[in-house]
Amino acid sequence: MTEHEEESNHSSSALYPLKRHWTWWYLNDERTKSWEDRLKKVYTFSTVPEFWALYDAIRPPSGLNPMCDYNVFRDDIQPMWEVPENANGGRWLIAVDKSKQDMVDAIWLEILMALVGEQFGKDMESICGLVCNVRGKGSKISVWTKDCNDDETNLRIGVVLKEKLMAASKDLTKPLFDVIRYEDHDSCQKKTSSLVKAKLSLHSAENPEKPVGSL
Ligand code: MGP
Repeated sequence: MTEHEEESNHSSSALYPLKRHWTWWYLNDERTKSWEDRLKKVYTFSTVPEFWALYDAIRPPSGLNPMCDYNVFRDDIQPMWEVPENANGGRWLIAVDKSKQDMVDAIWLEILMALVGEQFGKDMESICGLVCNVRGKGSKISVWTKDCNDDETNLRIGVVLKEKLMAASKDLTKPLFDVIRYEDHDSCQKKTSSLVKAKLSLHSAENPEKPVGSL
């Protein structure tokens, strides 16, 4: 690259900075290794062109093998339960039924754009990152937040997520999700069955059957 090209490349990226740096991580499917050893940093991006270049260069979740994960987390937060920012946290979970696996890429991109585009206002400070677990039994997409007991903030974040997913569903015959549930990481780590009791839940339908405490 010539000096001029390098300069113009640099200045076009600098024109579209993101408010914060984000790191994309990949968890591979090498099941003989520990979970920590399977987790690899892919790239840290901080501008709009960098984000799209990365997004275009790597496979969407539907192109990954089952048991792989993608994580996009704020640059200073590692995508694991153990770090202080996640230790008391939880997640808004979108569980995608295995018959609807083709929706995973659309949900992933919609939420990813909302995150790097700062669509959660002041509640961005409470968001740690976004995870996609690619699973044969049904994939999961989740937004991790810092404080599982801050119902007010978590609910506002959930409402924005619901709005984004409803807007992205408007030309589809069915919404991209039925329900999103908030669960704390502690319960996820201790769970004995695949279901964890949700602290909050939001439904896509107008008149769903609602469990107590849900909206
Ligand atoms: P998972 O990937 O969240 O769920 O955790 P999966 O694979 O869909 O399985 P299910 O239990 O929800 O049905 C799977 C396993 O990965 C956990 O039991 C841990 O062994 C490991 N693991 C997942 N996370 C997010 C962490 C983490 O943050 N830290 C550590 N140390 N291990 C983790």
